[in-house]
Amino acid sequence: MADLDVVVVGAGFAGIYAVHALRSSGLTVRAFEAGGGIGGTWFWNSYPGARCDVESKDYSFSFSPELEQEWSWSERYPAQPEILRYLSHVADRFDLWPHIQLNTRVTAARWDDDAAEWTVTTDDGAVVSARFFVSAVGCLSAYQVPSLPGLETFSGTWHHTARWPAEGVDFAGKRVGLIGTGSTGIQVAPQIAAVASQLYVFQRTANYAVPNRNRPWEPAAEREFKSRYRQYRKEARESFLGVPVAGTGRPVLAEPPEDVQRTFTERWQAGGGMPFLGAYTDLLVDQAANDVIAEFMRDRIRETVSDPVVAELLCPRTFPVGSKRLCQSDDYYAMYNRPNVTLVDLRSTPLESASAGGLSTTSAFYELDAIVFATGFDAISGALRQIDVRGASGVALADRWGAGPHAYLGIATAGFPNMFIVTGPGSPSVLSNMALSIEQHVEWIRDCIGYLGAHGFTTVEATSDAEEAWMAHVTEVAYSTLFPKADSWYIGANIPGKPRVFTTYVGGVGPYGSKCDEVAAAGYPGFALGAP
Ligand code: NA7
Repeated sequence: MADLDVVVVGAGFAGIYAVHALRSSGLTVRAFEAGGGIGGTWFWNSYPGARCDVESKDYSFSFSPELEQEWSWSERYPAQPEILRYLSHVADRFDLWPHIQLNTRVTAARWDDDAAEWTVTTDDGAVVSARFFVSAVGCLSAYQVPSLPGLETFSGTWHHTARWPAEGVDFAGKRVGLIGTGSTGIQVAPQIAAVASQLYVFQRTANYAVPNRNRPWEPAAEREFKSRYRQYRKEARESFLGVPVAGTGRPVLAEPPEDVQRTFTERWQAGGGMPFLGAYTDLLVDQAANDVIAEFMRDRIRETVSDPVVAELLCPRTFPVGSKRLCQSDDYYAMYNRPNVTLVDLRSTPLESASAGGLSTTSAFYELDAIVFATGFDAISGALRQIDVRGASGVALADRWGAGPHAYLGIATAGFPNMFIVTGPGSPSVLSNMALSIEQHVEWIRDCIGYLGAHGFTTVEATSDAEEAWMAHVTEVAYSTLFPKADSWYIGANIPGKPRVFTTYVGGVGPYGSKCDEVAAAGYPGFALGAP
């Protein structure tokens, strides 16, 4: 008999809720977390300026009406420390700590065909068996530092934003080089510029950023909103992104230009990426439509940045708006008006190497005291692939996913019985409100395990046919949009050698949730259920 019903890997939003939901349905559960605290990606990414780009009222658990009423977010967009305080409160309130083992990395998980259970090994040498194995490792956990010749000789300090020291980093009076201008680089850059003597931003690809217009949540507005929270959560579950967004419902190309300008200007003033990209129906499916929003954004950069040469270098041109994560910042572009900030264009002068004193491009040497890598993640599949997961007949997950990660409904993969992946490849995950998508997946997993017990089954496994058909659908939907045009982490293009496969389901959170519900209600077609 297995030691536990369920082993959960990770204690971020997904692992925390998995522990709560599975325990509440009577199962024995243990979550292993590599970090010294809970929070997952929010634990590790403690760099200055780290903030969620989904509003706090959305980026929070909905499973407990009491929790959502008693917790008060201080700001429209939650900063990293407040998200950690929130998750800690959740762990306290629902008594989750005894079921979470911190500072423990899962190194291997093997399915035992005969015993019909998983054997899970951790880096402290312990081994535990469980009937079910739930990956809650997160989509943005395996960070990447690019191979830069000579980095080991650099005499200053260097850090990746996803492994920020808990005690912080003092940049006061320092010359700092920042590599990367994705969401992270754009958040951290103004914070460093405010204290450093000099900040060099090494930009390979210019990026789009909309304002946050972050502000405190006024008590009166909070009270009013909370009085209709339940209805709002329902709308969120049925929405396209997991956040109710009111668009015009019309294509931009059919709209008079002055109306387009007014609409975009209003949404730019209001702040936030989702309302901006959701303004018109064709922005993410028609290049000509996307060109309209792209030009609007480039005009905002030109009017913000005083040096016209720098402004043009900051104007993105190589991918459609929204096909990479739309960044959000209130002060990124304006930062380039500071005398202590220099933009280095890596397109015309690529980075060559590091040395004791700093960084060299093909045309110049930059003397630095510190380097910050905001160079992203081996996203979606990277963290799970770092574990030696072996399914039926000892097949390695890394081999099974050699041509790219895939999973039926983004939740289970053929050959790996009784293994579930929270927000896995083939689900809306990173292109949705993750908090909501996590809840939906965890509840589906809980209900599936409940169904097995109630009907005398002990195993569940996605069939290859169902998985292939689902991933073909995921691909078809993706290629009806502009998303695959970008060399983004969504498609694995940021990791050398990673197969170029678009694995996020962009058919909408609402329709996706309905499909998952239908499969459950019909007795799990597409899954093979087994009895002893
Ligand atoms: P991203 O979005 O993957 O951004 C990484 C940035 O680092 C991006 O600007 C990259 O340029 C740059 N990069 C990566 N490797 C290199 C090398 N070798 N040389 C120069 N520049 C490089 O990661 P983030 O952490 O910003 O954001 C990840 C998600 O977290 C975000 O989407 C939100 O959902 C939260 P590139 O564009 O590849 O040319």
